[in-house]
Amino acid sequence: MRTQVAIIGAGPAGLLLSHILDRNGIDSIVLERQTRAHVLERIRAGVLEAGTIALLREVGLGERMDREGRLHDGSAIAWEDRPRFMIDTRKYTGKPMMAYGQTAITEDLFAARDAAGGKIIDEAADVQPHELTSGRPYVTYEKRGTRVRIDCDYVAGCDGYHGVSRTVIPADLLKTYEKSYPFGWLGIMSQTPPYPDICYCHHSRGFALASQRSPMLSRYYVQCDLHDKIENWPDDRFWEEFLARCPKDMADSIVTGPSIEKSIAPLRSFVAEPMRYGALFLAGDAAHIVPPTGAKGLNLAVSDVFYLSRALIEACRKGNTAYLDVYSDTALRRVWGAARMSWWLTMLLHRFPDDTPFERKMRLNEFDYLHASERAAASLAEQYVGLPY
Ligand code: RFL
Ligand code: PHB
Repeated sequence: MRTQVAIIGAGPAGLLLSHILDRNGIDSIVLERQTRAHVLERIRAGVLEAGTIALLREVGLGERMDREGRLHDGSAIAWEDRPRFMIDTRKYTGKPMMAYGQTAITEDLFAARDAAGGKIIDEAADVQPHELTSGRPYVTYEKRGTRVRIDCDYVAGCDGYHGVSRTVIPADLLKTYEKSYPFGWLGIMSQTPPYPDICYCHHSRGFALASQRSPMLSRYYVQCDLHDKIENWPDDRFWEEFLARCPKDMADSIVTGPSIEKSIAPLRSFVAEPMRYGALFLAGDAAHIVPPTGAKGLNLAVSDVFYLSRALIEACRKGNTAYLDVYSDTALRRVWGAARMSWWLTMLLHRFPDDTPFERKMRLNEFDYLHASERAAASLAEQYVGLPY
């Protein structure tokens, strides 16, 4: 087979890239290791930055999002024994955010690719990029016992943190930066009316978050031990702990119900540089992971795809590789901004096992400063809503 861009991974990054390239007359094939059903079952992000909302609309993916997603003027931070703080993106940036699930975006992307006759090959085993610096790159994979070769001009590594793409970059050319946090997030989905705000709760028992997907679908998280197991968290325990971590007025208005999904995710910051090796370009979680506290992971995947699609369109249509040459630097500038914001919000809002009283005081003071300073509030709001592309 032959295509212009071989895309590894059918998560939001890979599917969106394929969709944008197709709208610009550029051919691609997406190779996904899992079944499509598995990809669509994963429950992940829920909050879209203003730039993500605008881009999805611009590329014809806004219709269902605008119908079913819920606009928010920002999110709240509820702090034990302190007045609530609003990260007011509307007030400070003029822009709202949107609660619309990654699962729904992925469904919309699959539907758009299917409607356009896009090639998405799922259950593609042992995907391998080859000859990335020779000028004749190709990708191989195996499906139902047959090995297939796809010749291409470029390879997009959109295969997430555990993908193959980043691993083919020689170790001496790749620099990685990493930080692990000593806890995870236990998340549940429940078919209950959500709490109206997206609300981050800081509490001496640990962090909690109330989020949402639709009028009858709520998403809640609690900070848990790094090595905790979901078996330790029957629904009753989850709700008891969640409600104990929110202010009383909030706890009183939360509608609890059985969970329909429950999972634990560790928190990690990770950035790999550069995001290019010859004809291979990394995008999304393949190149970087942020802790979910800032709601940035999916949004970064989208901004990477914005830069990468623009660069590939210039290169494929006009033979101009100037944007490809600056892709890694351009994307990384935005990545580091989001990595810093996500790290900062994670440090602010969680309970750390070996915190000293001094560190607790610093955290408290940092929160009080948000209340006291319009500039501090504006700074957080402009980062939360997303830095411009
Ligand atoms: P994905 O979604 O991981 O997709 C990668 C795809 O590549 C496939 N793959 C392979 N295919 C072929 N060959 C291989 N060797 C392959 N290896 C892997 C995988 O099966 C998969 O289908 O990466 P992508 O597209 O870069 O998208 C990134 C986002 O999924 C991620 O950043 C967000 O979900 C992070 N995230 C959040 N981001 C936000 O912007 N806002 C949020 O509110 C938010 N909340 C979250 C989150 C992530 C969470 N978890 C579970 C880590 C909340 C949670 C709990
Ligand atoms: C979610 O709705 O899953 C969500 C919302 C905000 C975050 C992280 C996750 O910061």
